[in-house]
Amino acid sequence: MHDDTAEVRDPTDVVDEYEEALDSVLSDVDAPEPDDDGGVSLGLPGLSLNRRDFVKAGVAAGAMGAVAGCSSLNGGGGGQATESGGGGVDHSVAPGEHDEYYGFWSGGHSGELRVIGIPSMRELTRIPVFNTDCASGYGYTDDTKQLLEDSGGYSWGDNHHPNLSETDGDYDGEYLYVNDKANGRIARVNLTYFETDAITDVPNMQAIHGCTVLSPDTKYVFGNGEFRAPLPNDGRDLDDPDSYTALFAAVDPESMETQWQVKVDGNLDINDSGKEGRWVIASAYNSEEATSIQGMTRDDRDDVKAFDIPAIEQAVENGNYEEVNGIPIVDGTKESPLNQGDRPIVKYIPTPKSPHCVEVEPNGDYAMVAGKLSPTVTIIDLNKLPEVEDPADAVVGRPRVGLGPLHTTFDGNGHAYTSLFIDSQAVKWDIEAAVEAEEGSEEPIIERQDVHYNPGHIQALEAMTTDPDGEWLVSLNKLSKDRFLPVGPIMPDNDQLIHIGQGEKEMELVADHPAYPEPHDCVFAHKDKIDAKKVYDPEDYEETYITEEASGVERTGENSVHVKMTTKRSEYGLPDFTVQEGDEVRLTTTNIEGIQDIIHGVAIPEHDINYAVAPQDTREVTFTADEPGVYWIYCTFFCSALHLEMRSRMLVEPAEG
Ligand code: CUK
Ligand code: CUA
Repeated sequence: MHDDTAEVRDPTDVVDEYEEALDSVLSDVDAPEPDDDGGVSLGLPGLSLNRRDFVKAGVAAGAMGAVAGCSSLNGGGGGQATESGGGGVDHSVAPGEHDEYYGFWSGGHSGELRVIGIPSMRELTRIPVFNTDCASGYGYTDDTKQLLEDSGGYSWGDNHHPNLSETDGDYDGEYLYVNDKANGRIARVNLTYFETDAITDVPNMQAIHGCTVLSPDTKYVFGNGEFRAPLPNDGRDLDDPDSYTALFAAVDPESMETQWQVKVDGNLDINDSGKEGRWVIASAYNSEEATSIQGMTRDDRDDVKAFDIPAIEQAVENGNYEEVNGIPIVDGTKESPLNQGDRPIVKYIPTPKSPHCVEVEPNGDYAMVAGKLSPTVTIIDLNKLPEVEDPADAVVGRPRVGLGPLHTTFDGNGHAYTSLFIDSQAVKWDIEAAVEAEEGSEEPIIERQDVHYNPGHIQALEAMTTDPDGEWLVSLNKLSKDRFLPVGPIMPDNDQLIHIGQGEKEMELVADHPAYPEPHDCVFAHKDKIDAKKVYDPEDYEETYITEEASGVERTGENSVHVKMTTKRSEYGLPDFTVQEGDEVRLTTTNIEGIQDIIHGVAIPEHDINYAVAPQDTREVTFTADEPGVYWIYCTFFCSALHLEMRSRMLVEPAEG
């Protein structure tokens, strides 16, 4: 495998190269307004020279693994960095006690969701979404196999942004919606059973990155097209990037069907909804419409898009669209006639620089756009947005928060907390002070907390509602480096629990929590808002409930049988059953137990089958018995003292002749 002729590069050179590249694209606070010809030039180099030198040092140290707290890099200005090590506040939950909050973590390219209790950070369960899971049987039972098949048949997905369904701006505990960045899909998880119950493969889109529901009543689930591609992507315009398109999609939360899409200039990164059902704000990093990293980072501003949802609905109603693959596509590009009148459907707001995320604060007044390659957060006033003729005039603040701002969260008491990827910090700032302050001011900064290391999303309790709970914040750090025992070259991420109180206190780092790669985001709901059932209600599924009396084998065709059997402690409804070689076997299983947590499994060796049947649940698998012989069926959940004895036999008779 090892190629002796390959040149092994000096790691220091690689770091230097990265450092230089980063240095050349980082922008200053006051990225100048675009020239008349649309170009921009970088101004004010002096303002940030020192800062950049600090960055260089930081990047080099980080990349070489010589990690240190980053407080030494905080050259001056606004807010003392806090070094805390979990001394004071206790986040433990006593044995037998419950957590106060559910945390729903996206699992990134694991494709799953993880449910984690807050404040203990204990993992409660995992919900397979775009992946398969042999413990639950997701992707093995007929209905879940079909679900994955119908949504494209992919074996994985890249799960980024979980959103809880809302009624009146608060979580109603019904559903969770999450995107698959890799294959342009949106899935719905039913929070009664904590199960994925729908996945839609959104037409015309390759990658869906941002995903949000329309507040306050979940009228739509929106997906942001991050990668520009030919429309339709059928072999045309292969190497003609100018004709590629990025789309914004609206999906119905009930039917999960795509209702309409909007074509935009540039691309779309992440999005969030205002609180009044009118605006959805989307960030973007490639207004250059380039295909290389140099091209994508060329300009100092990118257009954040503000989608006026009722105006778009009106355009659709008026028939102002083209249809591609059955979906109405409304033209929201700058030159579109729909953007010329007094009610444009999309407003373009130039924002420095390749901004990463948008989060709307709890009152719904301001959208915070984290600058990523600009050390600022741009504050867009959503109340001004309808009035201003030049959308740039809706920008009412731009505090300088630090290097690599990616995401922002809220405590509900006037404070914002922004993650700084490059500085490895959570920075707390005062929202009103930032609106009052001059552009680029560090005055609104209240405090800085070092995190370990390189945070992406940052979330405080119920921060996406109109009434956040404060108290705890989680920083989802991409790198853990030396924070845990080394486990080979691929280290876990590090989700850090930070106590914030109601915003009146200093932030305090309380716990490190290793996470298998790679969670991006999470969302928290108070436990009283989720009503998880403890046993299945047979009314909720379509399969026929099997009783002990009904257990048996029924021949349904020359080469097909229907096997029905129950499970209970500690036996299957059939001690054995016989089928013919080559039979298609449909096996329906009902767990007739009515007690919480008594689960039985059905594993069939050498047939690639295992699934769980929860109390009062019925599950079905269909497979071919293609090899004659005896196959022991056994229970895979340790259900009783007689669990090992809980077995059945499938006897496959050789075909005749
Ligand atoms: S993205 Cu991953 S750190 Cu997909 Cu929300 Cu920002
Ligand atoms: Cu049933 Cu083990």
